[in-house]
Amino acid sequence: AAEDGSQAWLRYAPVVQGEISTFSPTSIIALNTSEISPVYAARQELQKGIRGMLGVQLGFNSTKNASAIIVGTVEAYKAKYGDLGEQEQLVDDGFYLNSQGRNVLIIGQNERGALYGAFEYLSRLAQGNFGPVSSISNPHAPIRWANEWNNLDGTIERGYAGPSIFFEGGFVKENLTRVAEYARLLASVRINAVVVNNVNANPTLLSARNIEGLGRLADVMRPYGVQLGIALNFAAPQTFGQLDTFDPLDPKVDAWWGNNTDQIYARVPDMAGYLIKANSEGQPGPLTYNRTLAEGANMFARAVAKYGGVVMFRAFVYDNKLNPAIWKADRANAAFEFFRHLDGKFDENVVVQIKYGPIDFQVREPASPLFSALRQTNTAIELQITQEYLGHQTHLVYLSPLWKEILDFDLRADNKSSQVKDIVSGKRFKRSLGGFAGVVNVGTNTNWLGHHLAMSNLYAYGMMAWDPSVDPETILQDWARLTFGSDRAVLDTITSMSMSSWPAYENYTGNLGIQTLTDILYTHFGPNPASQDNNGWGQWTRANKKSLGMDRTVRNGTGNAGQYPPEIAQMYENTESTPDNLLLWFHHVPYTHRLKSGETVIQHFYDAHYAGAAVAQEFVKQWESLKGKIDEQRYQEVLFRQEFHAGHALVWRDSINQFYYNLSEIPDEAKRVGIH
Ligand code: GCW
Repeated sequence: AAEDGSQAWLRYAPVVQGEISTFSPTSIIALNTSEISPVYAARQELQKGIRGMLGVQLGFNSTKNASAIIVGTVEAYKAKYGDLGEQEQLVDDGFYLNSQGRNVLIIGQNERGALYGAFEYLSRLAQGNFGPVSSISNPHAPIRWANEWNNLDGTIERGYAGPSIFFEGGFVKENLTRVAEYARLLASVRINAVVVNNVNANPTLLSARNIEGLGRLADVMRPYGVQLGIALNFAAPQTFGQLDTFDPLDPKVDAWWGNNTDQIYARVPDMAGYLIKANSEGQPGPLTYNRTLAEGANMFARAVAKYGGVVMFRAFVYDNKLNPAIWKADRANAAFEFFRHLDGKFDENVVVQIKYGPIDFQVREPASPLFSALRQTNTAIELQITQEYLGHQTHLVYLSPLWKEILDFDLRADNKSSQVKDIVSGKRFKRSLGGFAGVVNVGTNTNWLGHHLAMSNLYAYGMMAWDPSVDPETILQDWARLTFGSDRAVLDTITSMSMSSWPAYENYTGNLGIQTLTDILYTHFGPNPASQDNNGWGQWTRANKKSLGMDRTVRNGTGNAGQYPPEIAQMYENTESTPDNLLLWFHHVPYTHRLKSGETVIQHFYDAHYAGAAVAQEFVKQWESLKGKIDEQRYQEVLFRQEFHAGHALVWRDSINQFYYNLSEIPDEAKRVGIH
């Protein structure tokens, strides 16, 4: 088969390792054979996977006394075979896998869970794991969504892998083959819904033709247990409907949304819900009418409530025309300021979707303080798989370690353990809903994200949303075995490259919490430290001849450190207790300020940029060592990316170092930077 990457981690290549001879099933018994059911999809997937991996063709009729794989829901199992015993511990989407007896049992709490169990079983076989297993697996949180910033014209905002698989020319595409394939991939990593259109939403999504198209999208994803979600434009009643207002408290507007929602649900009865970006970056919202963001969110919540729908309401609200002359102005303060006083005012089916850090998907940010401030509100964390500020998938950056740091971070709300992962799961503040949203932006590129190795991020996102306690290296290795096979050298090399990639990227871009230092005005790609300051976007570094960094202290700065619960606020208030990697996020210091390592800030910049860029050079050699060990097509395509990455890391190193040298005029102790 051509190794073009389209199958990603679901290749089902022949398995050469493990106790293959112990594999005994001769048939698959699916407890639901309706073609639109995920249990049916599970059956087909099991048959296909086992044929590919083991060369065994399993039938669908059981023979007495032979071993079978039984897949279905708890309810269906009980109806046919009686008690299962284990099911009490299962929650929605969870599954029970047991291969200890004659039969292999793959039993989901619901249909989707059964499909997840089938993928888990296949993943074990693919990795040569034929040993008996008995395990219960439940999701950490109910919401595990993908967001796709796809425009109706087929372009993708911050998409780096070609045009949309969902839309074209203003409408949903006719041919949705790739959407079905994508849903299959998502289901295999337990993602249960996709918002298909850009949060900067086009109101014409609500046209009759597009509602029909949305129906077709939902139809092709439904067999994989992936629900449809859509992003809405707040002003649609006026700009698309015929109303003279979009005031959320105007009964006409309320009725308009109710009516439109009914029409969508008539075609997509199981739609997951809406995603709303309001009053952000020029998008319309309730603030236009002096209504609160909660009043805006609740309007949609009322419309979808009777269908069990959810409203994901983004906390990414800020003023993008901030005045840089004001020392205390701070974009990082915005989400907390807009949302904190609304705690408790959102309907039960609203989830406030919060970007992991206070600014915008930078290479390093502290966790958003808003997570600790919303106690009577459902929350979700928004992560980015698409590498907007992180190299557009031309750089290898494995992001799971970054996400893990945020998810594990303990915000110490009320001086008690308050890890971000336990807040978004609803556990910490006893909320019924919550979870994860990941901006993916796959495109029509055969390999989905434009770089074969970038797919580890999509895989890891799904697996971490399911279980944030997993070790980033462990999931990476599962992904690598599934994607490239189990050759030890391949595994070790990909592990070493991936695990060192985020630290390397941080080193040759922006260190010490200064932000990524990409061009922030247009592309968000490549070095442009000068673009950060003196504009309204608020991603400032405040770099001058003597000093740099944002003073976010309460004492003398923007007060942002004070948005955190006391223990954390205190830590960030002082340079001595702030970790070096966030020093310039919270403090404005001279270039000569000494870090905990004893190095000065400026010398650290110089050294880190050399060190990070050197690591990226190594990636090329490391990858070259795999020639002949993986198929030629993927070998060459990754090599092409790594060569670009290596070159671009040098561009980064020299531009950033030269920029700060020119500003500070402080020579590099190692005499590499500047003119000598
Ligand atoms: O960082 C910004 C991106 C925008 C994006 C916005 C958001 C979809 O540059 O492209 O808009 O974030 O998250 O809403």
